Amino acid sequence: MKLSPLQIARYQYQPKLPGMLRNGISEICVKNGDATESVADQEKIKALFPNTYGKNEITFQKGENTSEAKKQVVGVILSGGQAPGGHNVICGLYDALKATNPENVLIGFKGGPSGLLDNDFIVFEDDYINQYRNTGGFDIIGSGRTKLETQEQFAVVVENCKNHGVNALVIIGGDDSNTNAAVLAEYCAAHNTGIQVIGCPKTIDGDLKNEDIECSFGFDTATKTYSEIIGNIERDANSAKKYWHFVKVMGRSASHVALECALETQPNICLIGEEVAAKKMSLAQITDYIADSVAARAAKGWNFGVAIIPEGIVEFVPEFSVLIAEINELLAGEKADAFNALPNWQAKYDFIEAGLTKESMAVFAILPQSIQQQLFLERDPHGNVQVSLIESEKLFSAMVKDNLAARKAAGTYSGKFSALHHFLGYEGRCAFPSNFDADYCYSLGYNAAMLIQYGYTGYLSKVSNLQAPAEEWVAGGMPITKMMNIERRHGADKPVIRKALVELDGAPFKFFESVREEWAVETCFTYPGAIQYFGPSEVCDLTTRTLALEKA
Ligand code: FBP
Repeated sequence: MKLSPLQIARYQYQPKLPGMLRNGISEICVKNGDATESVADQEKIKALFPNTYGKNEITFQKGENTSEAKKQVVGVILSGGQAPGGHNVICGLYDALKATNPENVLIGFKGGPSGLLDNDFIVFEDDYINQYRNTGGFDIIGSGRTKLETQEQFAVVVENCKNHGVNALVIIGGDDSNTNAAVLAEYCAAHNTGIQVIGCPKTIDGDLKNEDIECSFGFDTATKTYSEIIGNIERDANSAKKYWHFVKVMGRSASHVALECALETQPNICLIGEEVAAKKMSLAQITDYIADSVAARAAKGWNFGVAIIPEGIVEFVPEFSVLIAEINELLAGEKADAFNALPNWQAKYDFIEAGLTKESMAVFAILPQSIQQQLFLERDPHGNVQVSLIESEKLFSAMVKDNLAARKAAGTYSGKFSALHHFLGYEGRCAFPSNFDADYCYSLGYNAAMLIQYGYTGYLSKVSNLQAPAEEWVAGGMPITKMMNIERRHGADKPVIRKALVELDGAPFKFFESVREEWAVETCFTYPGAIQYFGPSEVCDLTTRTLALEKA
């Protein structure tokens, strides 16, 4: 493998641990915190997790290590979408295990949860692991989206683990994967398997956070990567002064990624899905809101601008969700075949018109034809429209164009509108982790090894006080059940970790709300530039604006 100079330099980087984990393994002891309760539905969650519910929160501190000295054989998986820093979680875990006892073994199961089911694995050794230190990606063992949730799957996992002598599993994943980690931990405890399960909070989406988990890893690097690109686009827009750029950013349903990028780059527009839902905004209202900014800037002679659109926006527009539900119904089962057999778009359009309610047809009719067709093309294995694949950046720019044409006809607008489109997602998921993510992830992994060493199960590796320098970070663990509530999923009540959406009364949104009117009409762009890995701490180690505002 040919290495880039940065990769070679990053191999030398020594991630920073929380002060309390820097004393050497023999001087890390446990401080017990309070017993915990789930965030809601306490009785139901307690009944579902009789062996792992209600345990104490814990932190590590300097003191004599009182854990049992025994050989550890630990398995680890990466689960779900890539997020920068995943490799360092594994490196931190490996280093802590080896520092505790050189005989300890770390096994990586390949390709995500399916590796545990298929017994597809690698035993980590120095030479292999050293190639992945401080690098982006999940290619160290790969990842996947197989769900581990049935009793039959758990039985297979336990059997495979037992065959390797694995006494603990670390699951690095998002809210769903950590929910499954909690269920697996309960299963292992109930069946006296002797296997501990520890989770680690991953996702670029930033939607796995709560009063305990300050942020999921990967969010920092991914948003910095997108913000660099958006800043560059803003500077191009401000130089050429002839384009409006519509930039869709990943993040699934939640708009944390969009909001953080907006805080970093101060664009003219940033839509927030959660606000659209709360205000029940229609497509026409959103379009008007963007067109107002375009028109106000055009009046100053500025026919350029930047709008950030979160990936999940259309799900939050009430009339659009109804339209999607009707389309899913319209094409359910065999009706899809009848639709697909129609000879041309006009025939299909007539079929749609006959099947939708008047209200939904009115929404459908104003969509650009490319988006109308996308709604019928991109379907998941269950036949449902895949909302995340809808090119909402093109949807809004096309609707703004029509809106401006109407304003022009009415004599209220005389500018020029030329739009360009971008989708930022995969570009950020495997970037070299920022120093923050490199440090945070290494700490999460190191800390997970300590939780295992002290015999905990059903816990999430927790590192907090993240806005402070790493020296002051607080390492410990929290029962995963503390984050759970009961939600309706696929027609059944399920215990799940509550997904964190953007809070409209939270500091990041409040700040954005207080400045966005000015950003909409003035040119307030800021240019964050590329992630810096070497240099002064205030340039290299700072984390997100979101975290800074939340902790202010
Ligand atoms: P996770 O929730 O698994 O962390 O994945 C996040 C994400 O990057 C979303 O932002 C995006 O919608 C999705 O994954 C894309 O998934 P895929 O990699 O399967 O295309």
